Amino acid sequence: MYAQALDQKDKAPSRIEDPVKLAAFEAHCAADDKIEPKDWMPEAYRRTLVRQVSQHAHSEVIGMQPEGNWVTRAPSLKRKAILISKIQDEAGHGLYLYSAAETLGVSREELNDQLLAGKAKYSSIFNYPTLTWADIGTIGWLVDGAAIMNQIPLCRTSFGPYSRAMIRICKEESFHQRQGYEAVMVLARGTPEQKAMAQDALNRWWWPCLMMFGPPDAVSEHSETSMRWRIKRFSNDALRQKFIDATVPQAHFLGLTIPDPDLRFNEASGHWEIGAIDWDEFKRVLAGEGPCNRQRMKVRRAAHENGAWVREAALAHAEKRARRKQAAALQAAE
Ligand code: FAQ
Repeated sequence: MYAQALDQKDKAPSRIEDPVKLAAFEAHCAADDKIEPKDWMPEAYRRTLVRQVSQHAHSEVIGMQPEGNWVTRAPSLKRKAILISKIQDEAGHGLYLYSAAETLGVSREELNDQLLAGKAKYSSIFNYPTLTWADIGTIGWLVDGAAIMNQIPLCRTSFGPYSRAMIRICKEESFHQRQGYEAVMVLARGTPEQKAMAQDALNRWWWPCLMMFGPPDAVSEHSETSMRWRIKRFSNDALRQKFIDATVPQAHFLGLTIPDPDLRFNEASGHWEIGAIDWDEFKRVLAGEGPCNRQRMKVRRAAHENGAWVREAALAHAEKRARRKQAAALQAAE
């Protein structure tokens, strides 16, 4: 899928842009001004944003699955209520993001069709299973923690609708991260079995979470342009490092061990250094060969099919309201 997606992109014809308009656009970006949907923009800027914002929306929607798996098994009513609210928040994030993408002239149906056809990516992290309750706390702590690290800078991204959606999303993600850390803390300070469960979850989620930030800068194909156009404000590696520096002390505070024998603090740079990330695993997951890729898509397709009656009912209701409004307007005009 990775290679196929690259082929498709290579075949996409690049529009030759008006150099005067392009220069004005680049200056606008460099001055940190927002680009709004009706402003002129290069086709490649529009394409990059549709790609990133829709992948982000798909991630939020697919991201509900690993957690949804635990709603019926949460250990208390309090934990169940928190988990249900969190999952609802993720659905909301997906909706804001699809709306932001729609302002770029692409329909939600089109984006959804791309996802269901397996042509659109979503975050690699959601292809891993949630085996124990500790995984749910760990998702909040690490997955939402990584998501916030990546998304706080996106509140200042150059495209107005995306940046405004991100402000609300980040407030909610921040709560998600805290509830996750608290849930892991309870386990880490619980019985030896509970602590072992928390450690096991950290062992399994640590490396995939580091992959969430994307490939290393040296091979990140979109970074250079996206940073020039202020879509991305920091590089993949810079954000990954910020996440590592913030998270290692949190693990130590819990008495948990980061599963990396090469982890060490560099006094001179003030940063934590890690061992090698297994980028082959990342590529395999992107190619559809992760532990849960097939299951995630199967569940998403079934949800879409099972929800057909809701979409039909909503459309029928909207049409009925529009007809009533039209009739009332005609009556008032008589
Ligand atoms: N997974 O050139 P780059 C969340 C792809 S939301 C899959 O570096 P770019 C909330 C990339 O698309 C998590 N694919 O690309 C939550 C590109 O492929 P393409 C999602 C990945 O765009 C929490 C190719 O590799 N967050 O967690 C990944 O400049 C808990 C080359 O890469 C966002 O989407 C990956 N990890 O940088 C929900 C944030 N990384 O499109 C439920 C917005 C890279 O050419 C529970 N997105 N690829 O076929 C971004 O910031 C960027 O798109 C990056 C990638 C940083 C992800």
